[in-house]
Amino acid sequence: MTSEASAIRVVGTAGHVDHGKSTLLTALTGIDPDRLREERERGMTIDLGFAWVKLPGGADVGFVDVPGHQDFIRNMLAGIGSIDAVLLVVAADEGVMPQTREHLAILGLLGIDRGVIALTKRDLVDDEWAALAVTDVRGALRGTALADAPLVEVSATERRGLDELLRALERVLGDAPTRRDVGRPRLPVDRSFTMAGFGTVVTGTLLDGSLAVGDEVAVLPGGIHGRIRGLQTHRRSLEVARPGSRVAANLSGVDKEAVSRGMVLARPGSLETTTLAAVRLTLLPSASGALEHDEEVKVHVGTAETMARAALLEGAAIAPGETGWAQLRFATRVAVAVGDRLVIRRPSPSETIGGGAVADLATARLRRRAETVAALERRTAPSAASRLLASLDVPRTPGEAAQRSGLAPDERDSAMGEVVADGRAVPLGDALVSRDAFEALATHVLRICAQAHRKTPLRAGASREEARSALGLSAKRFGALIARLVADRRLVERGSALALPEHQPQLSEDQERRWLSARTALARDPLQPPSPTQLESEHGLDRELVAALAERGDIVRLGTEAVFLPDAVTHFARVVVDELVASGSITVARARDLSGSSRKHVLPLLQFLDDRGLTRRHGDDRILVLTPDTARERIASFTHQGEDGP
Ligand SMILES: Nc1nc2c(ncn2[C@@H]2O[C@H](COP(=O)(O)OP(=O)(O)OP(=O)(O)O)[C@@H](O)[C@H]2O)c(=O)[nH]1
Ligand SMILES: [Mg+2]
Repeated sequence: MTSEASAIRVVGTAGHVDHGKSTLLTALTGIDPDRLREERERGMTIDLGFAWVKLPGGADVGFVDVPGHQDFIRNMLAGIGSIDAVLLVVAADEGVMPQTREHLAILGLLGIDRGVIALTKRDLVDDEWAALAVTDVRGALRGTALADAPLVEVSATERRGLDELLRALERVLGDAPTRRDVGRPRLPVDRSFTMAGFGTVVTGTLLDGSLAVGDEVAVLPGGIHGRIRGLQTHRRSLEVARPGSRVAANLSGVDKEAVSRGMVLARPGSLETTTLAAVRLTLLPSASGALEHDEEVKVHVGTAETMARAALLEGAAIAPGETGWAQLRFATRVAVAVGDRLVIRRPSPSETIGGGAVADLATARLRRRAETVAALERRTAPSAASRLLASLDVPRTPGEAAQRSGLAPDERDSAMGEVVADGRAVPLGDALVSRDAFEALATHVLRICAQAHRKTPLRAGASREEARSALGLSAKRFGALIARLVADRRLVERGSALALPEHQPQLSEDQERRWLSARTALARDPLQPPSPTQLESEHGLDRELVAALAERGDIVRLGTEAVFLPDAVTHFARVVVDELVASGSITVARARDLSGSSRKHVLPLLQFLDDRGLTRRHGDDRILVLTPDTARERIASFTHQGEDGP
């Protein structure tokens, strides 16, 4: 019932200029990522390109194609930030070149630790040369996270090795962690443009939460508000885009001039902009010189770039290969979050020198003293509680969570007590889940309800079972989630439906009129009612209206064959139970005679009593399953239980 797609993985290319990245993507996907005229004329990638294809297993994968030329490395940095895996391209004839190394270093700084190596242009070299190239590549990868990444020899021009490459990518993506969903979506914008008839469109790779059509968003920095008019992934329209997917968002209320690469789309109030970020900086061993206190650097974070001064919080310099705490003081406001990875470069001669993860977004300048550093160290050192919490991004049993976070049994119990007591984690049936992940689940359910109300305003709400399966939770955990949301008055249960508290299924005047006329017909001979077909043709009681009335409890629907007023069903049940109490069993014919119904109606009515656990077949007869008192209690309740029984 939801039109939510699962997250679609994104792969970024990397590698030296002219090594065949764009040609390979074209061969793999049929889409030429070089979309600018200048790119086609010069035969080189200048800005980011995008393509997508179905993997052998059927899942879509998106590609971000980056330029290899050093002059356009800022574009490369804007595209590579939030990919799931890299496709590192090395031409067999040239082997490892300077931008191969620089891109590798950048991948390391950004924590991109999975990928596939494509040894391209295999048609240009013989076997011996290819073997040398492989040794060369493995040498360059030694000591990096990609050291053991699969390497596939390919030729785009001869279409060799392409299937094998896709299979390797599929394997690597298969064990990539699921994208974080903390219910605070942000879309770092990598492109913005206008489309005739649509207005402003921005694209990017979505992080940290889902975006839905109709959502209000703020464009940061600046804070202009707009609304999402449409969403697409790979040219397909979606109601909801999931974190990790490539997303094109059509915005209303935002001029094209108001949004550009480097800005971030987020829910109003959910993300701050800052000019100060504390970072533990690592300098690349290859950096040409130490980073000095207060040196001016260029910072790339998300799709943004800005100049900054690096105020070192300890010592006068960070030497190549060393790490140290710094507070970056940006020249312009940037929308970043704690944990975001950034890359720093020297402006001239232009060179990538290091990077790190944002540890703190203080609003004031940090003093250069030992206490400052100690506080930052403490803040970032993983405590048992925070390690446990990190493992609760999805519901896990305490045992699973402890194992995942490597906690000893005694550590585990106190850490669990701590995170539950301070509200950072929430119990969910047999499991625990972090508050952020709980909120993401809650948002997902509430959104499913809102969508159901929008699409079928007559119905009581969203189907509980469909919502459960959309969330992928066990019955127990889902039950606990719903119970909590109901207790917090964020949700109400109506029979087997879930609804937002403010939702009132509304019949139109015309529908109310049709219902009145049908009710009169149903009441004429309650146990021999007109058939659903008759009700529809004579009174306009169509299927949708029947479903809505059944949910309201105005009628009882037995399969597709019959519709009764609730009193008729209760009356029938009482007659049957009385007879069963008196004589132990009842035949179909006797039930018909006693109730004044017909054979055609008695069969589904008796079946209904079986389904509700009152009676059971015994040969050709029915016998009572419950005690007389319980049976009578149940009769009173079952006309209010919604349409489809237990
Ligand atoms: N013979 C042969 N030539 C190839 C192959 N793949 C790419 N080429 C050629 O290599 C040249 C560069 O290819 P591109 O795909 O533009 O390289 P790129 O890595 O995207 O380059 P930048 O985007 O500028 O970094 C083009 O002339 C391609 O035709 C291949 O498998 N075999
Ligand atoms: Mg290219």
